[in-house]
Amino acid sequence: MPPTITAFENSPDRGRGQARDMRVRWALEEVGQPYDVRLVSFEAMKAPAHLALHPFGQIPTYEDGDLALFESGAILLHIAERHGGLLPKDANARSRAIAWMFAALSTVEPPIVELTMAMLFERDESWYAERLPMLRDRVRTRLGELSRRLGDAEWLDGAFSAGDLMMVTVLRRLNTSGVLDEYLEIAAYVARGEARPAFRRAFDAQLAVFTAASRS
Ligand code: GTB
Repeated sequence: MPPTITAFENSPDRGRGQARDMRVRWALEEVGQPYDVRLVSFEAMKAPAHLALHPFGQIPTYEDGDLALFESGAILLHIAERHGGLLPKDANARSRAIAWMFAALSTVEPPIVELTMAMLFERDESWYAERLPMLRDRVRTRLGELSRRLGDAEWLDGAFSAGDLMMVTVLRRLNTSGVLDEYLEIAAYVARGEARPAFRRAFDAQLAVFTAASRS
């Protein structure tokens, strides 16, 4: 039996691959592991059956035999550790790739989520115009630092790894913000990730869910 992941039945991003099942799909595609997807509604996410899998009632989850996982970072690390191709064999390089996964999730993603949430939900607030420049600057700080580290390298630390996969999915959230255009090396890095055949397969699979939902 292939592993089963959960994803939105009706993703608010309209198939743009912004929900966090995208990074799990991409990882599974990179390692060549077939998988099943169980689509869940917002209502089902908060029902006992799903809460037993995910204490916060969110997607994605991952089930494989008697293992059930939540948190996209933990799921990605599990996939990368069980299969070849996403973590280097050298022990130190492997630890550095994992450090990049953590950096993506705990240092780069928070200011990006703050900015994009504000742009989505706070536009009509009286303080929005005052708050926006600060949120954009916090993101710029991280992008500047990341850009200096990346330099003209293809990936963050040698060959493509789970660290790059996580970082690219985190940075993609800026796609409609305009901020990414200020950092050409970072924009090119994201484009390199998106050009990988495994990314395309994962993207098309999640887009097909949206397309089918909008037809019904
Ligand atoms: N830390 C967790 C992880 O990494 O797995 C966060 C999981 C999470 O935020 N899941 C979201 C969820 O289930 C979906 S991905 N939300 C429902 C809820 O909390 O009730 C977040 C997301 C949703 C939509 C867009 N979008 O429309 O652009 C982008 C990201």
